[in-house]
Amino acid sequence: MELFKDCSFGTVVPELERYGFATVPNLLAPRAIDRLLRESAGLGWHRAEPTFGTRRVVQDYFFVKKFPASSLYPAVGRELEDLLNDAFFKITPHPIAEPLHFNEFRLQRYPPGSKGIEPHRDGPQTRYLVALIVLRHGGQLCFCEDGSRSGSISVESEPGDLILMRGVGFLGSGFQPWHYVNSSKKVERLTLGMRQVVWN
Ligand SMILES: O=C(O)CCC(=O)C(=O)O
Repeated sequence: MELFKDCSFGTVVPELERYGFATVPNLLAPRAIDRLLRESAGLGWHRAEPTFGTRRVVQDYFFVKKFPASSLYPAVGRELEDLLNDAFFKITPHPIAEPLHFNEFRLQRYPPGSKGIEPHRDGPQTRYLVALIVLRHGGQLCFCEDGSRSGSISVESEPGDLILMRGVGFLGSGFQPWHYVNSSKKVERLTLGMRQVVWN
């Protein structure tokens, strides 16, 4: 099955350089979205801890981190990695020092009315790029300048859109954008987050 539609990644690196995030609308094929949504209903969901990190950031969602061997979720990550690596290695100097290799896949579900996630940065363990695919479009991901939401920009997205955020080492820098999630009162939000995580 074809997972991704033909899309250009041409503006992604300049946007990431300027804003710390970039979007590629309409990347995932509708049949892939349907299959992922159907699969999501049968996965083992866990409730996230109510807070995380030393700043006790409030979060309110359910997640899946372990997928069965036959799952389409890691396959989406592997194919996306290839697309991004091909795009990045055509650019000189390369924005990343080695090919991306996602080793954490996290499906997150924010029921209508959830508290979302307060402003945070992903932390030094997250390398190069975080990739988020939106599967259900409730709520918004917002980027801001600090932990108090100043200078917020919200990213409206539709199912199938890809949102990329900078991790440590992208363009040789440690910059990571502050961001938070506002959930919707009516529509569930479902996102697949893919990360390359290094634990020292
Ligand atoms: O689910 C989203 O839209 C963003 C999730 C997020 O901010 C995170 O996991 O760090």
